[in-house]
Amino acid sequence: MFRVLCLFAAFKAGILLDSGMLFPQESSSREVKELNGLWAFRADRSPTRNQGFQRAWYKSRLAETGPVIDIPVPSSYNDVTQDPNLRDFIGWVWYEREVVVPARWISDGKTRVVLRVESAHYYSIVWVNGVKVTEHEGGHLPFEADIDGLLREDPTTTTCRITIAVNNTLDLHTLPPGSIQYMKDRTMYPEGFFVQNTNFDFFNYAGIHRSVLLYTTPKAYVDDITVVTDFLDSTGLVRYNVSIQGATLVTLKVTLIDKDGHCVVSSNDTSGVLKVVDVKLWWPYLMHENPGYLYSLEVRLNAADGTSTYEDVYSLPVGIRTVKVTKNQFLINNKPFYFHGVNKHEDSDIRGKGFDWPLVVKDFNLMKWLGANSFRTSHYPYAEEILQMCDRHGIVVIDESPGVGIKDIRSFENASLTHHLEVMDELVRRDKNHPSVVMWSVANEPAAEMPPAGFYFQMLIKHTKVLDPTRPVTFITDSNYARDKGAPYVDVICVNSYFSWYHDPGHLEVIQIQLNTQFENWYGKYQKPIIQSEYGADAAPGFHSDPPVMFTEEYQKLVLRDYHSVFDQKRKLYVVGELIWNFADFMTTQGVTRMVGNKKGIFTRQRQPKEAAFILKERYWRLANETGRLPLWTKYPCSH
Ligand code: GCB
Repeated sequence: MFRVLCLFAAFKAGILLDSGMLFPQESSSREVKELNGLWAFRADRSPTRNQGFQRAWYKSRLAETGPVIDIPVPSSYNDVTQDPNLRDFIGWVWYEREVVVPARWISDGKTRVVLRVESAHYYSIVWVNGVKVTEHEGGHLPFEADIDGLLREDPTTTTCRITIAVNNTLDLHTLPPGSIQYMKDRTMYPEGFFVQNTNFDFFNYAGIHRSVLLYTTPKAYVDDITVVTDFLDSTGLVRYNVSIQGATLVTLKVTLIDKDGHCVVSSNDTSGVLKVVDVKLWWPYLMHENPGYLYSLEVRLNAADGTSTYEDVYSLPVGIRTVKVTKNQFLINNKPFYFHGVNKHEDSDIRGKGFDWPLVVKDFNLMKWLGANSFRTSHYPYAEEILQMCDRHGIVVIDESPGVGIKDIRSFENASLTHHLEVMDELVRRDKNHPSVVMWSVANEPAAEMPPAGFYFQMLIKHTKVLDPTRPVTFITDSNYARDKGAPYVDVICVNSYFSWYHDPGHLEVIQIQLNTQFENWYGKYQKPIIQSEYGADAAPGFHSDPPVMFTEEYQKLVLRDYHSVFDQKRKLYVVGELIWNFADFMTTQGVTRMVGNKKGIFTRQRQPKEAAFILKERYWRLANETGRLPLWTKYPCSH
């Protein structure tokens, strides 16, 4: 108990942002109106990409400024038209939608109306009726603005015009970083030619990628909830803190409700510890017969000011579990947990990185079919709806920041570090309560050998641990242990390696020896548990060759087989997980090493299995049978 109290004190002190970012939900006191569908859209094709600001496109209807097209939200804009210039567009694009706001939201002065964007890549500015309401840097996390004051300026009208300008340009201090290169040689390039350079291996899809919505709360409302869980024997401990905005005089009731709707325990304090007798712990998929058990923490607030009374109700799903790391184990609820999972991307045909429920559900069904118990949100935070699915299904998550491709020494400067720390604030604020999230990953394969990298990662990891001392922190490294400056600070070593692919291409016979050396070096130096956070090989679906050659399905299978044989030796010692690169084929920048994208998926981009998927399925179910306690139906996975 003392441990939970201490952890929580630090957790609370760590959150530097001054407001919460609770997922919008309907309740007896809250309404949600999704603004998804078709928006008017115009790319600013002027040479400076600045015409929209010079001519103040936000001041009138976008269609009055020039030609507009329909673009769906949520979706990347890149792949939905036939225009090659829009596919590769760099700079500002403008979205606009007129919205009818329920009249009572405006007339009822006790109601707060919030405009929220779940994610827009990369930099966004938002106007309502021509008035700027917010701007936000970063392509993968939500931002919002209170707009009821603005709506009430003209209470006679219930329509409002929302304009969102989004810029996908990446520079040395954005996350991920990039740079714009102008080609000035007129014998080689046309006037105004420039390219966006990046050091990451996925297409820089752009636009409004997740939902845009309006939601209401009363003027006095539950702004944030933080829970930290623990257990002692059969008693669960839920340490909680509720923060409130808009009122000082409140009464509060906090009730923990089980899955059957029974009230388990309640309290009237804004913070405290709830004791749960005969607790049902949150367990990962395939580790327990009843994975993903969630309670619901209902927070009911009553407040009053001089003239009005307010009631607000918010229900937070709560999974009670612990995460700990020893020198050679990763423990969930004090039991060794072995990650047998995948790396993913938010990526699909046509939609690009646009959120899409059918895709999300298909991916979960494929992961469960595969016997995967975990994934890593390579290389940026995923939609919160995906984490909610993980909570419910018991799929364990390594939650990664967009710190990918940090390769230029200037991207280690203070401006970058400051922004990276802010992104971690936003990430932890959004995802801190998800039981499925068991570890933070602050970056992927940075140039860790560069002199400033040590300081940069020390700061980043320390900061993340202050934000959340309850979860381990890592960054993802490549296989060169000798030059790594950040590894001393991480809790778990996460290593990516591509033996017989980028090194010694075509030589399957080197895999086992090189992988063994990799593990021995890392463990010998740091004595920390190790996850193989990426390995794999490209396979063009339908390409076959025996004896196997690179890019065939046979070669991909054999790479997996050789990696697995070393994993099987080391997982008895200190290797605590293996995550295949990648779950599915995905789109990349065009280049000579990529044939219509990265083909290391074990599923195609359309989510059909390659032969490697069956190898992995057989292995993951075997691992689950060895290490977990499977529900009855899962003993016969083939029938599902
Ligand atoms: C990596 C990167 C990942 C790439 C992968 C590859 O190390 O982390 O983003 O897609 O290798 O296939 O090259």
